[in-house]
Amino acid sequence: MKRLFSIVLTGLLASVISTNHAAEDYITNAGEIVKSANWEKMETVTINFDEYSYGTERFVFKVGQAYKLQLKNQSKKKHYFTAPEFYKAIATRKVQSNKDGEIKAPYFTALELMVNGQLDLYFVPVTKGEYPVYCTIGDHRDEGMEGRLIIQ
Ligand SMILES: [Cu+2]
Repeated sequence: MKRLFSIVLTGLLASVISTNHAAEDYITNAGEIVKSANWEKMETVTINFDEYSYGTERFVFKVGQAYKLQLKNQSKKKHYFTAPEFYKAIATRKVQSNKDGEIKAPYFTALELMVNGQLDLYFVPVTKGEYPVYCTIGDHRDEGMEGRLIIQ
């Protein structure tokens, strides 16, 4: 019985290690980067969603700077803030809903904002580049709901 348990455990461990290995495309030492950033000098950036846009087309962030990105949806429809390449290029501390709680996750691909919803993304930019952000609901992207998230 003990031996069987140990075999199962070894299998589990191997699958965890291989899963981690497959996910090497996002910032794996995000925890260290987040810890060493200066959160007392955090900059707050607000993005107000319109009916079919993020208000502005370009958002610029600096490598190493700590940010709170406030996403606010005061339009009449729900919207996504989909940016898989951008989320891979940042060290995420947490995503916070000010009334419901917070999520601490190393990586995700999209955030969904309900009507009158707000989510705050706490992060540190790591990899320089230009990354698209867009809404995946219906024809919203074709209507113009996309932008560029720039890390420099
Ligand atoms: Cu949308």
